[in-house]
Amino acid sequence: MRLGVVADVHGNATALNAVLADAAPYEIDHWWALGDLVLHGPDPVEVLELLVDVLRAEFVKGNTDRYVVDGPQALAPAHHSEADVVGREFSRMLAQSVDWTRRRLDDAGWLAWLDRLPPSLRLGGQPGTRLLGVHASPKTDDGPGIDTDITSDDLAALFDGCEADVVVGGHTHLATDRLVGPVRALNPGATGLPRRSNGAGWLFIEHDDDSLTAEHHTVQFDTEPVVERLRKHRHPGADSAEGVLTRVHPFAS
Ligand SMILES: [Mn+2]
Repeated sequence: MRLGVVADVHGNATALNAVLADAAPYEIDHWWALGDLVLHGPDPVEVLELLVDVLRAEFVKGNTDRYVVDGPQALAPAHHSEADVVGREFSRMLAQSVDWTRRRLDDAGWLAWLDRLPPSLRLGGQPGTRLLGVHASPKTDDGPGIDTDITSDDLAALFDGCEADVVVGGHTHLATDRLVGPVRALNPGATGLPRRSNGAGWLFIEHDDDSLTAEHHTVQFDTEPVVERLRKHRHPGADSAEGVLTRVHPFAS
């Protein structure tokens, strides 16, 4: 089976379409979308329509999908000092972006669907090729996750008891392929809001009972129309998303 994996599409249909074009020659049988599907980008409804109707993907719910389902009033109260202008501004932008995205999904009838998404996906039962898909880590949709910065000990603790040979997750937005004890840790890198990368990430995985191979792909896409749509639709997080997409924002570097 040929599995394509995207994560952190973040409402960016331009990036997702670039991945689809890049993946066409690989004749993917099945897609996984590992959460953070809609928040921060201009195209939350279009992204869900693409993932469901065109890719026929299976899904994991990410922390920001949970924020959108639960609404801005459910966000943990932020305790920023008067001096922490950046922190207070981020919290305000996050609440407004959650509200903006939630209204669009509600109008299009997607909120109940988003709420039903599971926390993880599994493929294969043979030792050596058991694949687990998560958003951040096997136990939670938030906090530390799979990237090149986390220590092996910390990553091993996140994987404790996961009963998988390969764990693939998103959340950190950093493309990763490393061994943690006997477990291979993969992250496709973000599709819609890349970090330390000049394009949309996705993973091509070939899986059967005897083997599992994985290949990272990075696909360049035009960020200009994404920024234009953020502005046109008066997205409350437009400045922040533009900063990440143009690699000016500290999160991107
Ligand atoms: Mn994310």
